[in-house]
Amino acid sequence: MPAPQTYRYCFGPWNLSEGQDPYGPPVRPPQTFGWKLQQLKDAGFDAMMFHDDDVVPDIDSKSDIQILKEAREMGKRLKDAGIAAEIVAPRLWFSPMTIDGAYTSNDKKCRQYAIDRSKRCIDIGKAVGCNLLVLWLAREGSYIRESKNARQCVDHLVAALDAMLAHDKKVRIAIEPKPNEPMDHAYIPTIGHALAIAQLTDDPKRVGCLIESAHAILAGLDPADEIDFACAFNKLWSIHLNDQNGLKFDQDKPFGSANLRVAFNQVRALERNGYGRKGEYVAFDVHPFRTTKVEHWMRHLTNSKRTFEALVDKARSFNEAQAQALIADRNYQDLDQMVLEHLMGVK
Ligand code: XUL
Ligand code: MN
Repeated sequence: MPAPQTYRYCFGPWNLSEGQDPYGPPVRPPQTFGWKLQQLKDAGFDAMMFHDDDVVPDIDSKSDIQILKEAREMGKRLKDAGIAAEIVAPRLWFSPMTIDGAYTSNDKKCRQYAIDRSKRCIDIGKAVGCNLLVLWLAREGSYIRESKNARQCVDHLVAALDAMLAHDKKVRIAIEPKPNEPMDHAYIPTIGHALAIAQLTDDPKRVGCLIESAHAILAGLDPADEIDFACAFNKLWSIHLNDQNGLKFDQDKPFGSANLRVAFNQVRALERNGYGRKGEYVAFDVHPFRTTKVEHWMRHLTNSKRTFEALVDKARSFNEAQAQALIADRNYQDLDQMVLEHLMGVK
């Protein structure tokens, strides 16, 4: 038996959000990147995840030389702070060039913009010391099915992935599937889709995935099963733990907040697959409630980490022998109760 793994943690600057939603403005004042970095460090997290424009703001208005200069400055800042960059992700859903999709836009010029921006994002990653590119394919899907040729969109996605893989022979791409929001239907809604499209690229070994708990739940799937599936292919390269109360908008609740048992099973899946042993991080893609006061601004993150660590203890103290005996007897009735009592701390 290998020694139990230790976990390393991260979050992104966007996780210290200001509370705006489609119905109301921000309710907390904007903070500087320096403040966020200090919060991350003080709370004992190990790494930061980035969108390209978290590293270089107003990226589209800057030259390649300026972008690299600013990215290197960020790399130095992180190094001085003793904090790693876990991933970079191109923010492809803001620009006027991606209104009708990025890699799958019907307009060739827009598809090229998305590819060029992704290449810049890869260069930014290199400058801040990470070669893991995350692609949340926000606008790759349809509102109106007849507006796009989904078969052709698969080819566009593969062409874009191939262009990224060719741009940098060291880059690895983790696709973060989500079934809906902002689109009605996304082209890559599940881990199965992400791993299948990886096989169509020029270098499938360098295309894997990132699972977000809430996204799996929105697809009607169990995130723990998604973890086991991805790990069976050695393709789980990052994870966004959070929670989601049913089929609604993407809630990004604290980990375990809606369904502790589903969270427990995700931790068990990470444990049995040795997640983290190859340097993978546990990221919390959680947002504060809109009601959160400024002085409680980090709580959704520190609470998610506390819950995660408590569930690691629960996973390790789960009585496997007793569970196996119940399984052998096909007594799932008592297995069910055993899990509940373990989580409730009933002795
Ligand atoms: C969107 C989402 C993103 C990605 C990074 O639902 O989860 O924050 O994780 O682009
Ligand atoms: Mn995410």
